[in-house]
Amino acid sequence: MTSSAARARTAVITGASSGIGAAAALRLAEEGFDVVLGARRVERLEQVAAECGGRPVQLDVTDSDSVDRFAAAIDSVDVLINNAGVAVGLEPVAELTDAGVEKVWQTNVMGLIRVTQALLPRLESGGNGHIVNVGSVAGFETYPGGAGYTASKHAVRAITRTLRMELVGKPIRITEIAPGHVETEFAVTRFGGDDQRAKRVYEGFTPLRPADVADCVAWAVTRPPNVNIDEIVVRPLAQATATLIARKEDS
Ligand code: 8X3
Repeated sequence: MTSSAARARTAVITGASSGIGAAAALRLAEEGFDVVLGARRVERLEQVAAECGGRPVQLDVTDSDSVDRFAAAIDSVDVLINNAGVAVGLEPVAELTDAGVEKVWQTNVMGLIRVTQALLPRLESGGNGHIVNVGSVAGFETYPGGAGYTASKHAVRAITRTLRMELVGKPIRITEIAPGHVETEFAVTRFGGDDQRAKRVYEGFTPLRPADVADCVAWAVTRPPNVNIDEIVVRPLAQATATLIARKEDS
């Protein structure tokens, strides 16, 4: 998959300290990209950066000053992977809290907009830009208790589709990658550190691994410059919808 065209390009990845972001950083480095990794947790970020030979830059996408500092620390960017994302709880709409919804929206929606705005001029001036928004099957589906999160991922999808129209004619490709269940820290965070509850999310079937999603990212960003992959929906084989999963009883 490595091509000489890919070698000189710089990929900037948000939420790169773990999970899909870290896997994408490792994979794109393997593909020959210069990688800039952004996330709040500097120590973790430095570890991943050291593994892939990338550059760690602290980033809190919910803080516009932090996004400005992040953008100022980057010389050029060809590929932006908007990956930073979070879910909070599984409460029904009647019980959602402002704080929970705010956290999800500040990260998944406002954060994506902030980072995109900050880097858009350089994505364009580089002449071969690409924005990859990491959405979710929750951008296509809903499920009880998921509104705070599914609404944010529907928003990611709407922003992606809108950007595709606004950027038509410019040298910036735009892709949404929408995974189903990927075994990461996602569920632990969603359930406030409750490891047991998080473990049950992935029990009885084989979920996607972060590297499976990174594989989709790598494929999308290494197509020829005239080819735009609009969206990739990727799920574990055992998952038909967000809630319909074939779980084996005693695994
Ligand atoms: C994560 C997938 O089904 O938990 O984006 O919303 S789901």
